[in-house]
Amino acid sequence: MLMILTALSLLAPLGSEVELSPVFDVFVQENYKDDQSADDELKLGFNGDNAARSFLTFDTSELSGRQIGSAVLKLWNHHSWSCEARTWEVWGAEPATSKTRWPGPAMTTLYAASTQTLGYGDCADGWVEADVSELAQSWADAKAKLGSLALKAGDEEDKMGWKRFASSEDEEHGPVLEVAFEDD
Ligand SMILES: [Ca+2]
Repeated sequence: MLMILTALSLLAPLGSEVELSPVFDVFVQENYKDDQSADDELKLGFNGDNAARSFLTFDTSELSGRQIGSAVLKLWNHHSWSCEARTWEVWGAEPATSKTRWPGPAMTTLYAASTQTLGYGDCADGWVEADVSELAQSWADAKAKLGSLALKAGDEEDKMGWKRFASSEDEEHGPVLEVAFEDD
């Protein structure tokens, strides 16, 4: 058995992976005047009165110069306006800080969109995902020490797109970036 496993592992070596947590995250909302970077939530979309966006920064030094096989952003979605699927987007962005307020730093390129919607009634709290492989590759190519992204609703005037997530202050359910490297 051991010999078979050894032979298999030689034929198909497992690619290495890293799991990154944000080094900084914050939401900004039109009616909030104070820093929310220590809050345990991230938010996006329109709540009927105000719009929100969220900004996350990762330490991407482990990605520097690497070939990215896949990168998946996982967020714990504990509230949505309803269970109806609504689009949320992941953009490359300038980094936010504790001084950032609505509408937040510049968003540069739209990299991913997902309609996964959880956290209301029959669609219980859970992890939602977006494929951010191209964004991670851009950080790897830039040999960037830090990489930042923005989360916003596809339609920032549609209250059905309102969503709230756990931030990195939530130790159990904070955002995760799962990166798998291509074997070289
Ligand atoms: Ca935070």
